[in-house]
Amino acid sequence: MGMTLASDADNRRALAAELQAMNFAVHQPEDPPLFTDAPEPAMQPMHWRAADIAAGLDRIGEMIKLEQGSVRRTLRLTNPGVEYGTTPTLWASIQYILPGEIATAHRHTPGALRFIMKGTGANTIVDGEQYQMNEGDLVLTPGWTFHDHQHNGSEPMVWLDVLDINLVRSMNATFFEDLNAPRQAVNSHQDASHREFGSGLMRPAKARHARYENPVLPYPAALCEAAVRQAAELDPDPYDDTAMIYTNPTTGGHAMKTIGTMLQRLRPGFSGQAHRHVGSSVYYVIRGEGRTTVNDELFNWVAGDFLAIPSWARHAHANRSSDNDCLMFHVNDFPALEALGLWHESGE
Ligand code: 1HN
Repeated sequence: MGMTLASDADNRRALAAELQAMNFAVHQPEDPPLFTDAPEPAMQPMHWRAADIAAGLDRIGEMIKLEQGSVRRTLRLTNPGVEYGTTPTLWASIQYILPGEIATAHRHTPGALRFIMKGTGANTIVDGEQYQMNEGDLVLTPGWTFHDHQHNGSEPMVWLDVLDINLVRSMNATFFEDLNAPRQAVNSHQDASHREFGSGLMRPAKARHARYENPVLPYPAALCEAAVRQAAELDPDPYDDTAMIYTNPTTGGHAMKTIGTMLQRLRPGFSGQAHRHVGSSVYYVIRGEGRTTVNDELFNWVAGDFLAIPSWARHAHANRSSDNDCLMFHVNDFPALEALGLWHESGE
């Protein structure tokens, strides 16, 4: 009888236990393929409806009491394919703050942004710079800056918080610190960085408030909507119509190093082509009624809804109205991918 040679698979299985004792491994036949031809995200396309968000906010408003020492009251957007948070890199939460409440001061290495959805009368302090927040404003909280909020208005206020928590967690770079006081002292003129850098076209001859790589903390709604209006009559981009990126005025690059932010307008009757690219996205519909197809799913959305789109999903946006425009705030992790040389896209 001749000897049968053991197969490669048998040899690999035989090695597994022996190598494991020395903390080594070889690839096993039953292991999933090391490289897939293209990304295969576990994250699912998602749609959260404005009515459900309103109901959820009512419930957390009733049940969760913000007192000194308590941190935040937020409704986190979750995904069945993502263990923590909203996308593989980002956490998106909707914060609900009631008149008179203080969200106390702390800082963390994950960077954060706020996009104001509803209400007026709350201010935030970011490393000593105070800003009065209003609907449609984007306010940045760069990583490791102290931040606290106080609501002095008369109605509940609602805003979107997005943080790069999952990205920072994956790199074991999370630090957190409470301040030893509920609020920070205000240590500069209100909106000082905005006054110096917020025009985007001019910069101070001698900058005195450029404390961060991006000196600008607030991106006021009126300024950003005007920028979109100014560009909106030009030929549409076939996929996104008019999409404007919030930038760092000192570099022209993204406002944040890891988190991408855009204000996107779909003109009446716009029906975009499908495309795909790497990166995960969360959209908040500011106004209008539209339709987004993601792979084979169709989402009909209205103002106040949220959508999440996974990496490499084929998607196309359309405006369902022939009279009114749609405006969306779009948050993503594209800057992190670009910085790492991983950007990849394909039109259809
Ligand atoms: C946070 O610090 C805020 O500062 C909001 O308002 C939402 C979600 C997760 C972790 C930290 C805030 C947050 C958060």
